[in-house]
Amino acid sequence: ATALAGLAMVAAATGPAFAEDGYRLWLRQQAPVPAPDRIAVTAPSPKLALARAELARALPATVASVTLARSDDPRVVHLRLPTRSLGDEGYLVRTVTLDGAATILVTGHSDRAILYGSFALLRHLATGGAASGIALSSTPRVKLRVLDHWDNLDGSVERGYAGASLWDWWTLPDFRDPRYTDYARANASIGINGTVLNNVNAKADSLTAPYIAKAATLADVFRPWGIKVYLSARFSAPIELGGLKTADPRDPAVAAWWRSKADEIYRAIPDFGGFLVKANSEGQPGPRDYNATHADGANMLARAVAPHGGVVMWRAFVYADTDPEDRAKQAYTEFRPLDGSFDDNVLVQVKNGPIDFQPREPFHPLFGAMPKTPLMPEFQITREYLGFATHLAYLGPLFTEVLDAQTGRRPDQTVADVIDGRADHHALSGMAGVANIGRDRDWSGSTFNQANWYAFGRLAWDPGLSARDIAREWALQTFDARAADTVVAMMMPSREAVVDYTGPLGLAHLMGTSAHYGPAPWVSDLQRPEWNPVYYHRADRQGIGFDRTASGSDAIAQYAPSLARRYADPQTTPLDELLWFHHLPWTYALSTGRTLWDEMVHRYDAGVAAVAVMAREWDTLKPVVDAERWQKTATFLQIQQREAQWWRDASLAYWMSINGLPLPVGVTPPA
Ligand code: GCW
Repeated sequence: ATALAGLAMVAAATGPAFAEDGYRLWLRQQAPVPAPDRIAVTAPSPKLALARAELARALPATVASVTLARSDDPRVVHLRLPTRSLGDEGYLVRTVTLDGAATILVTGHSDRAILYGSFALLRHLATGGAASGIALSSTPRVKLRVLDHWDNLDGSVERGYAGASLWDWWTLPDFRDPRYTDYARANASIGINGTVLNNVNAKADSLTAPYIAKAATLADVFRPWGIKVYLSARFSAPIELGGLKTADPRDPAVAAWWRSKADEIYRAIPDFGGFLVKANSEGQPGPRDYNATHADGANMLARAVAPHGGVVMWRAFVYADTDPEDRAKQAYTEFRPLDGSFDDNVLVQVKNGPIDFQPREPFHPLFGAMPKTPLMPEFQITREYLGFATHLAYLGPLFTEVLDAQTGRRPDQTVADVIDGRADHHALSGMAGVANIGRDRDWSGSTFNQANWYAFGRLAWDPGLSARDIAREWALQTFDARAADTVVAMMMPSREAVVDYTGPLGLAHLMGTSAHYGPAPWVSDLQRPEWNPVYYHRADRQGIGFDRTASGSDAIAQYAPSLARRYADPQTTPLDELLWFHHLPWTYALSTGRTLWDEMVHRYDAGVAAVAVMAREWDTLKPVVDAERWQKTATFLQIQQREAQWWRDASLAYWMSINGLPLPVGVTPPA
């Protein structure tokens, strides 16, 4: 008994007796005493029971009463609150007087909205918001807020750095791992409402009856949390599973096969979201195999799911091995002419940049160029090109840089304006993030990677939020409040540091081939030209960079005329994108007062130095961060430090072997 009492005292003094390994993500707040009786529900339902449990679990003692009620509840109607424009999912949270007593009312037009409102209330309180006089209201600007899992049926995850797939196909459909619920809960807390279970490099097997049953179990677990399940569909499945001779989308037998497949899925999953498709890209089958268009393919699938209310998310990430055109141009060349030919329930899913999730790319020129089609940006939350799970890189600034970019197609139109679809009255809108989630105890491979999942969800809800505000929100919910300022200071410049030490000034695709880890700008012997880093940097004795102006590939012509003019001239091209658009002499004089070469060296160095600063900042947090999470991050920062130097030194040595230039004065060569 004494030993137990001792343990309880230790627990009281130091927090939970179990190790803090990050499993609880940003949902760490705990009520001193769970108090369900402080939360009134006027019309009970399964979703409201979840909302109530969330509040009971985390509500601070400062809150005496919360009421969950739909906007059509007569007592809520009586209050005449501004609920009209909340839509299906928007919430309103207000301190009001009900039946003569003060309470925090959480309301909306649906139970799902009230669930989101409950999480918003908890977020408000956990980030230092006052418990009195509360007035919160928000409606998502984007309808489909979706995680794309690149999870394979064998349990591996393509480009996944956080352990094996969460989905245990072996014990599904029978066993409902409680972790599925934890996953859904975390997603609901940030507004994510869809999940694509399997890799876009899809196996037809995922559409067979056993896998449909497994997906149905997951859908059952996720449903109360407002999350729909989608599947990646392999375009040639009618051949592989149906025994047909073709997958030609214009063949009636093919269309009939997909209709009956969709019917079968909807019998098991009545609210199935629909299909995600990667077609005619990196060896995947697609309509181009039959000289049909991407629109033919997408519409055929869209008609199979339309009677059930499903959608098709058709990816624009295409580049063909036989096409000599600049890889950055191919998606636009292929898709822009199809604007207006997609069915209403098709979204075209466009990667944020024209190549492939590089640490920095200009925004994809399709944004703003296909006004008749809902375009859904695809961001990569998993960091295939930014140091995997080990390096610290907060992606909020990468996401917002793209979302805030002016398209130049209409006055003041940003990419975010395009994707919310309002200006063009699209019924559908969406945002996709390639998940960084696996079976690691901390879900994302590191504590700080959780912030990228969090930031994606928050921005999918409101693409106008600021990366800094999101970082702060996350930090306050994830760590002791005393750590927040330093954590935010570490996060904000972290992505730029990765840009600097891997490929500054608009350079891209210089990483180790196939694994996509570490530097390899020298590789030139792979079979396909665009697999080789030398294809992207084009360095020679005179200069470096990819000429995408009219004298080169003319990719700039895919942007709005005002932007194309700016990109045509190196003097008016943003420095951060300079070598993406121009091939310039090493001695070219920049606005910074340095030559191009000296600026490159300077930036590589700055990237390495920024990692050292992060490590020092983290050191100061040792007293306020629990030991397990502190140690893991400290160790990862050491790895990052070593590898940032590796990137800089190997890259500079290679560039010097080409340009024959010395290091700028004052820079000493590495030992
Ligand atoms: O980023 C690249 C990856 C591939 C991926 C592909 C895609 C799923 O290297 O692993 O395949 O893009 O987005 O389809």
